[in-house]
Amino acid sequence: MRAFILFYYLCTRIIITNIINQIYPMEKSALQIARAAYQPKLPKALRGALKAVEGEPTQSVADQEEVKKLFPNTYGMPYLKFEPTDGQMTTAQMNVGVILSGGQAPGGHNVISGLFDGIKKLNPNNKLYGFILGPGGLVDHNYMELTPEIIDEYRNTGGFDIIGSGRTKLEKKEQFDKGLEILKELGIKALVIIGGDDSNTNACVLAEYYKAINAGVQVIGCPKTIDGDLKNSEIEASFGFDTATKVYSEVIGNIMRDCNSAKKYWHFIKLMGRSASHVTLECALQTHPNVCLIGEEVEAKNLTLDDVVTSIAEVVADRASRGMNYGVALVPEGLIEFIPAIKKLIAELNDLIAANQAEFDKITADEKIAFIAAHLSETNAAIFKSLPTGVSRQLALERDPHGNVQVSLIETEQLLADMVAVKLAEWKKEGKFCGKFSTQHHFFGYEGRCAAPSNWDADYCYSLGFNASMLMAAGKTGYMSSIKNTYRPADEWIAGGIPITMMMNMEKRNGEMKPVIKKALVELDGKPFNFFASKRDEWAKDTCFVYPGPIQYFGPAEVADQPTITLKLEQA
Ligand code: FBP
Repeated sequence: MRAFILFYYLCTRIIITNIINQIYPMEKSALQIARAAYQPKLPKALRGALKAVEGEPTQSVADQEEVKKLFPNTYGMPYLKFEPTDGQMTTAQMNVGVILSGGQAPGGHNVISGLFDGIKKLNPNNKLYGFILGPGGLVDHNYMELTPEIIDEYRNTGGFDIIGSGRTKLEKKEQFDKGLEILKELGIKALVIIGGDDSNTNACVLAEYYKAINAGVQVIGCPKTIDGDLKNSEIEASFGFDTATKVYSEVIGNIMRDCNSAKKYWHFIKLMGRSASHVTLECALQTHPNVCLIGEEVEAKNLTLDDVVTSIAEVVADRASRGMNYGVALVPEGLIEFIPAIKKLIAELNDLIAANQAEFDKITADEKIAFIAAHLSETNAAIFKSLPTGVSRQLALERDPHGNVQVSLIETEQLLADMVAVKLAEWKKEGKFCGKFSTQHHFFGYEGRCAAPSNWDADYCYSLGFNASMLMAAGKTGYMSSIKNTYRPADEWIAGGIPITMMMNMEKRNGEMKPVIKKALVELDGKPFNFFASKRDEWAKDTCFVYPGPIQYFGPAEVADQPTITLKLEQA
């Protein structure tokens, strides 16, 4: 009941804040004012009338038979590409809904403004409704109309505060039916879900259900997440990754300069990215740290926690032997889940929790820990007991609504620094020279998720939103908005759509096999990782730091309009 009251209170606050902002516009910095006037670039194909050209039919990335069975109405649809044509693009009046879902990512407001401008271009009488605080707003009928005045307040700004975001999982028929009630009431014919892999899985399931019952509501997804793990041949990047990694690289560079000035600390920096190490890899490519761990490599090499600690301690001791008692180490947030032994432990924990959920809901946290320790297999129980209490409690107790371990709450950077200190102390006892080891710890995650979008993200997001409106006009459902060729100038970007089912596979979630979008992990035979691997020994030995400085919104293209190094290496 308290959660319900809080949710309604927060929804009301968002509506009231937007009304107050229209009467008394928010005070703005000079940069905000200049930035509000920025006109994001659109691909050529989206600037005038266009036609949808269908490509080859698609199939899911894996488990084709199971996925096909679960999505009989939306499976196998073809790729879609928009091409310029003569004439005028208009549609009958239609209302559209939009949802921001999951973690914040820079550029979400531009997806919404692009969508708004797109539907207004199709028909000036079209209306856009925003569902408040994520998918929960659809189910609980919390919404607001997004007027031109509201949209103008948020153009080119960071954050998701225009309508807020949430992580409610849409999976039950009752939720879909409840959502349909309000969509019908508001005359909404198409819904855009802006989210990561979990949220676009929601979008896919919803699209399938509405098509199956002939509800007359199209569902379109947009690829969001700073983690960068929602990508494939047709989705070159999830939005927000560009800006967030630039913000983190700026502060990593500042820390490196401090480190290189004082020459007395090892800085351990954890970077967001729950299930993939793309953020850490990109920041390493931008700043050249002395140590950088890539979770996918740790897993592929079957490393233990002790192996990881030893590898860092070796770099520390080697630098110390050459008079450098300082350095910078980058650690991906999801590292712990990549260590094979811990991964197996988490899988058993997930099954154990799912099988005993009813029991678990009634007991205290300490009782849960005791229950888990008593019921795990012998090997996993031993690993569970060997972990520091903070880590084992996190692994055992906290899950988000999609069943993910909340790795942002595990202090991996502190854990590794402490374990390296213990290792160095052991080596010292054996007579090895290890120098002096003083540490500082940092976690960069939330700092970057709501930054004002870089020019690349501002343009990409606006194009994704505008493109979503064209997918609706083309009558599509179950598609994700796709903008390609993005390492080239925006003029040459390619707009289209891909069926979301194409990205699906079957995975175990909360103890059951479910269709979900397959996460794109760092490819160890890919160009970004190979480039990093070819340089890391040099970066470990010497001090090759690069200080990227803050994001530039104005200035020459080589300073203000560059995509990430990952994208350049992957696409160019
Ligand atoms: P999305 O996948 O929803 O974009 O969120 C990713 C993320 O930013 C992770 O990097 C991080 O682990 C997580 O969100 C933190 O979640 P929360 O905002 O709920 O603390």
